Amino acid sequence: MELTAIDVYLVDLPLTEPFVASHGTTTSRTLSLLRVTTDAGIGWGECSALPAATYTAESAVGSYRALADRIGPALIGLQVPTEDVGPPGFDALQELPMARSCVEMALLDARLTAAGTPLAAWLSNRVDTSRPGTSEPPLEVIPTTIPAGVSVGLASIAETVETCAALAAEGYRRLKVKIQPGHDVRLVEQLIARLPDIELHVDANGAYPPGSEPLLDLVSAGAAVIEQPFAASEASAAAELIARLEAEGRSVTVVADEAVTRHDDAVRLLSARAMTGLSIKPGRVGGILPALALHDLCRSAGIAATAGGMLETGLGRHALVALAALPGFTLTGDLSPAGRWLAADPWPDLSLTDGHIMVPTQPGVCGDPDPELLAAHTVEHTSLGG
Ligand code: OSB
Ligand code: MG
Repeated sequence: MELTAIDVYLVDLPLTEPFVASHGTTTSRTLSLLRVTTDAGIGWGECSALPAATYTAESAVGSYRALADRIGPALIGLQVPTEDVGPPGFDALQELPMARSCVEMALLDARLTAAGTPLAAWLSNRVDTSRPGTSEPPLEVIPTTIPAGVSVGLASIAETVETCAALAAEGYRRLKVKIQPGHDVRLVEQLIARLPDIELHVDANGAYPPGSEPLLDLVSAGAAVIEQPFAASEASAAAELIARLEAEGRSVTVVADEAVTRHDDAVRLLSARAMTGLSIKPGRVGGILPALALHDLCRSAGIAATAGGMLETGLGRHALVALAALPGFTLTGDLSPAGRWLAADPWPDLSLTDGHIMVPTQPGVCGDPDPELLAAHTVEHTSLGG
C-alpha cells in the first residue's frame, strides 16, 4: 500500500456540557482528524489528545502541528507493508503515542475498508492464543452488542446524583464518576443509596496523596473500581493500597490509567503488583495494536481490562467499541455514544439499546464523515501530496 496524500484537519466540536476532572476542565473538543489517501483507498484516523496537555503530554493543537508539519510530510510516498500496520520508521513516533495512534488508525482503516473487513472481526482474529486453554474466537462469536458504561465529570454531589440517576434511567448499569479529595465518600454513599444496583467506578485522575485513608472508605461505601487514585509516578502507593485491600479481604479493582502510556509501564506495574486492572485507551497507548498487546498482557496475567474513553468523536468511539468487544475486557468501559459528550460530530454515532452499545460491523473503522459538518467545524486544514 502506498501513501500518496494526507489531509490533517484541526476541528473544534461543541460539548453538550463542560467535562470537569481533577486534571482540568474541557469546554470544547478540539482534536485532529487525519485522512490518508493510498493506492488501495481512503482511511481516517483520530488523534484524541485533549485541548490542554494535562492528562497526557500531548495536546490537540500540538498534535495537529506535529502531524501537519513533521509526521505527514515524512509519510508521503511511503510503502506500508501489508502485515504490519505501521510504515517503516514508525517507531520514530514512539514519543508521540497519541499522534502515532492517529496515523495507525488511518492506515488500518484504509486497509480494512479496502478488504471489506470490520475492525472488530480483524481484531478478534489477532487475539493472542498462546495462553493454554484458549482458542481464537471464530468471527461469529463477536458479540453484536456489549454492556455500555458512562463517565460523569466533577459537579456538586446533588448534581452528580441527578446526572447519574438520569443516565441509569437511559439504561447504563455501569457509571464512572470523577472524584477528588473531599469529594468522594459522601458522593459514593449517596449514589449507592439512590442507585443500589449500579456498578460504580470512581476515577481520581491521580488526585490523592499516597496513603490516603478515604480510599478505603470508598470501598466500604460501595465503589467496585478505583481508577488512578495516585499520580502516575506513585506506583508504590498503588501497590500499598492493593496490599492493604487484599489483607482486609475487600473486593475492589485498582485500575491504572495515566500510569501506562507504553507497554513497559504495564509490565512494570504488574510485577510491582501496583494495578489489578488496566484502562486501555488506544489513543493514550499508541494505537489499536499496542492496545491489543496490552489486552493480551492483561489476559495472560489474569487481571481486568477496561476500554477507556477520551471524549472521542464517533470515529474514535467506533474503534474503542470494536476493541472493547475482545474477550479480555472484563470490566465495562467508557462505552457511551460520542453524543454523550459531543453536541456536533461529523461522524456516524453508535447506538445504545437496553444499556448495551452496538459493536460496529461496517468494513474498516467507521466509514466516512459528513463533509458539510466536517467543513463547518474545521479550524485549520493542511493538505499534503496528492
Ligand atoms: O481519566 O478516564 C479518564 C476523558 C478524557 C481524559 C481522561 C479521562 C476521560 C474519561 C472518559 O473519563 C470519558 C469518556 O470518554 O467517556
Ligand atoms: Mg481515567
